[in-house]
Amino acid sequence: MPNPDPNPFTNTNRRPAVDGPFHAHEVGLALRNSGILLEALRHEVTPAGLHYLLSHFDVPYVPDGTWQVEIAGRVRRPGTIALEEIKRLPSRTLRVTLECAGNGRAAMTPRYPSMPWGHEAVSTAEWTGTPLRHVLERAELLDDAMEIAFLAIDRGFDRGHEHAYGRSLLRPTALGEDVLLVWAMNGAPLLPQHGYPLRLIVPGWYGMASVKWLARIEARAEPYDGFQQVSTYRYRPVPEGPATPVTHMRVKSLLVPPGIPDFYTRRRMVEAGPVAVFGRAWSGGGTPIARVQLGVDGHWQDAHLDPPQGRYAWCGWHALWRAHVGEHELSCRATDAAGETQPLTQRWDSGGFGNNAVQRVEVTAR
Ligand SMILES: Nc1nc2c(c(=O)[nH]1)N[C@H]1C(S)=C(S)[C@@H](COP(=O)(O)O)O[C@H]1N2
Ligand SMILES: [Mo]
Repeated sequence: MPNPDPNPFTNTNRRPAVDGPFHAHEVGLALRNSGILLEALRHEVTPAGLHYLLSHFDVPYVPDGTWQVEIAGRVRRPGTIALEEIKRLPSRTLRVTLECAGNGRAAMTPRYPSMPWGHEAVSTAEWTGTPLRHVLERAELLDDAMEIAFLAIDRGFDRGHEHAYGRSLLRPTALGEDVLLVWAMNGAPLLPQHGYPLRLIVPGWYGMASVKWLARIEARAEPYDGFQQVSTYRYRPVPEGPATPVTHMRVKSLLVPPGIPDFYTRRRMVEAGPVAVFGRAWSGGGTPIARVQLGVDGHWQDAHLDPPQGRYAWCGWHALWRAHVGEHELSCRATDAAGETQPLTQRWDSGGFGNNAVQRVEVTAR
């Protein structure tokens, strides 16, 4: 018998885009990685059990007790720091909206075979932790430390490459006061699926930067070249064409589908007359939301914005729709303080990243 190939996952090519029905593998990923229920957008802070989830490999089993983080690379004082020690550093709680960079991927035609998100890969939680800066300052970064890499314990293969999940940030970003080493979500210890016992939260960025199950922090004189940093999370408008890294979230909004749904199709039914429409809007990099419009059959009206709930949290909005008997299409469109507006049609991306096109909801009024 010839030796079996020790790595059966050797197809290193990007998977070709597909159209039509979802593949069983896409359905399998969707069963593991739940999204927020759109009706739960009513909660300013998403209850932990309703927060969307994205885990590439297996959720690690971490017994309670001794977790420590290794601090390595270009620091004067390498070593390990116990989680209990991290918890004794000054702590902060930040309300942060996280969105998966692949949110909206399923709406792209053709689509990249991966987690087939519709609209639901976004949520907001209150994350408690210590600014990463404190840990980096204790370790004393050397002058040539230009990037900080964050390595987790979850491990697997993607396109033939075996790796532990890892990401990096440039030094000035990592030293920002709002980048947190987090041990609590909504006032309770992290749930296993959200990174127990310790994760990174990088406010304003798409979710991939917020490394869960964080075990090692590495200061580097050269760019980190882990799979999740260089081989994915790149905008690529042309397959195999030039790519730019995915960083901050793009401006976006969602509405809570009004009325009641059909079980199988989720199509909506409302009573004709005044209908209160409610939603959320957010942008990346701490940029506030400046305007939200509700669209009814292509006509736009300004929505009312709730007071902001923190620099990195989504903003609630509401509008009144006078529904006439018949078939309608509702949509919403946000503009941020930098003047960025959601596109009416999606920008295609070969990995399915950064779809911030307006949501469209079909509603029957009776
Ligand atoms: N260790 C590790 N961290 C990770 C991931 C992962 O698979 N492993 N997924 C990332 C991605 S793509 C997203 S969108 C967020 C999702 O965080 P949540 O599952 O807590 O919502 O975690 C990020 N951090
Ligand atoms: Mo993600």
